[in-house]
Amino acid sequence: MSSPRQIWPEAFAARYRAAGYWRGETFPAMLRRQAAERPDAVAIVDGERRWTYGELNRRAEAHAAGFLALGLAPGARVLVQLGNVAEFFSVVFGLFRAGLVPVYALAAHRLAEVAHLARRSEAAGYVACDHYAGFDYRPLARALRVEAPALRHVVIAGEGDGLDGFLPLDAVTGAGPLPDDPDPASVAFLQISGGSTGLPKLIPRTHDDYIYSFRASNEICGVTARTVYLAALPVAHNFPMSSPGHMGTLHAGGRVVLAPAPSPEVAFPLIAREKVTLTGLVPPLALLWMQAAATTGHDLSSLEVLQVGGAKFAPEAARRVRPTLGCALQQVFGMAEGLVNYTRLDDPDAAVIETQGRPISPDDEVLVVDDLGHPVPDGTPGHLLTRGPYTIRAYYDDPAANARSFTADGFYRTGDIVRRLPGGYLDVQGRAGDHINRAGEKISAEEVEDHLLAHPAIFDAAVVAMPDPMLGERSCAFVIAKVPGLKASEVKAFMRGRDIAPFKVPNQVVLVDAFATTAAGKVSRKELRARLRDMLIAREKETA
Ligand code: OOB
Repeated sequence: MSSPRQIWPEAFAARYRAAGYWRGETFPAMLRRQAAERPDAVAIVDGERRWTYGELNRRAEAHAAGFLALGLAPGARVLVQLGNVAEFFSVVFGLFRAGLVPVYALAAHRLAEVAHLARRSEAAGYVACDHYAGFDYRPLARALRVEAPALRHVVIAGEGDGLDGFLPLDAVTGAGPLPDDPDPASVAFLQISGGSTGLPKLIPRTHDDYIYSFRASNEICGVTARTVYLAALPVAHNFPMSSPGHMGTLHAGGRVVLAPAPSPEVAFPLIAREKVTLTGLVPPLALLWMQAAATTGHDLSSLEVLQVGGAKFAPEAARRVRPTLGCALQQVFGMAEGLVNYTRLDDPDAAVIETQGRPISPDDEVLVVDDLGHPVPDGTPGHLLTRGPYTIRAYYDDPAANARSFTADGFYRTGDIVRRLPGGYLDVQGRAGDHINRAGEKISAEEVEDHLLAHPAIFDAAVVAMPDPMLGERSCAFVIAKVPGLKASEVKAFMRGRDIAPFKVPNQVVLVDAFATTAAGKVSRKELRARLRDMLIAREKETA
């Protein structure tokens, strides 16, 4: 398989260049510029480690030479599964510098997801921490080598175990000559979709389009060299990466502080110590922070803006941000495929509290259409379609998904149901597809059902999203057993043993005798899931 590509029709590409969105800047050039302009300014804070721009650039260049010395060819994919650690930055900037393509796995992923990503991307390398957040990645790395035969190099940050031929990250360095910077129109990395059908899809993002998205975000969010950004959410996720996130902050010459966990206990002392000015959270964490702020002894007064996104933030909660945390709220509605919307810092309260913002770019095209694809009037809910200077035109090597997810004229079908309000502000109403948005973590119903059906005593399964006051949505699995006596607790234990990201284990398992079908005996999975959800909601209301 050849190097990943992402192609916009020439007329669009020319327009995006002429408008000054795509400027021919690359990730290596961006870091080199900061390293030249402010070599001694701190770029990354990870616990007691503080890396300056000069040091980050030196480490990235040494890794670039080290990766090339392994014999990896330009365009080769390297799966990166590092948590919120400084090495994430030296590794990905090293890969960019070498013309290699990082594939971003989440630290929460387990063998099932990582093996899928490695196989789909034909990754030649895998980089992980020895331990992160209480999980040992070395057994996973060992199993991955069996599951993904194209994988040639396993690199571990920290302690290898001496037995497996893992390369310590510290040894992946070199001083050899480096190639020219990559082409700015080439794919810089593969991001993963939170999509609704099956396993995650790979999203090829170019230097040009991605750098535009966070450079323009910096303007909207007021990010400058004095910004101190706390990466509380996982650094591999698109929101803390580019909206404007750590990449926007590095582009502006600011400082990125890494939180090993997003809880108030971990984050508040960091805010106080590092004088954090900006951070981003998913709604359930924002609720926790607001609650904890009431009694905290930590000084949070440096915090200027709290961004909330990834899932819908209820207006009642949005209203409480300033009174409890003493900072402004910015809502962020985005997707790894591209389009990002922000409420603006000078918007009236009503827009900030009740909407999910408006697009970054004047050239973001937004369509809201009915089931037949006809535009609906403003204020009426419909399917959100979009295309623009940083929204992909295709997933990587996935013709079936591309046929489903893009219109003939290149609009991405987001799967979101929104209302467009005056001024182009969007109000997210829900999803058309079958996924569960649990605290911003996207879970495909189909993917979880597949795992359930692997249980020898399960005849059929349907997974639905249930409203949840804390998580926004929780996942509920309806299960028909082949034999009587199967217990919900056994099903959960089975799922925990499936080597899947822990957030995909259903929160609730309900055993049923049959799924209700129509008189004709047929019902679509989508309809079935909706019926099951309604049934459970009705039952919960009765017993409440
Ligand atoms: C972000 O990216 P993904 O790719 O994990 O998930 C995208 C989906 C959207 O299609 C939408 O369904 C949901 O997450 N979403 C929201 C939301 N922000 C994202 N739903 C309601 N309100 C919001 N504010 O989640 C993401 C990427 C960049 C910036 C922010 C979030």
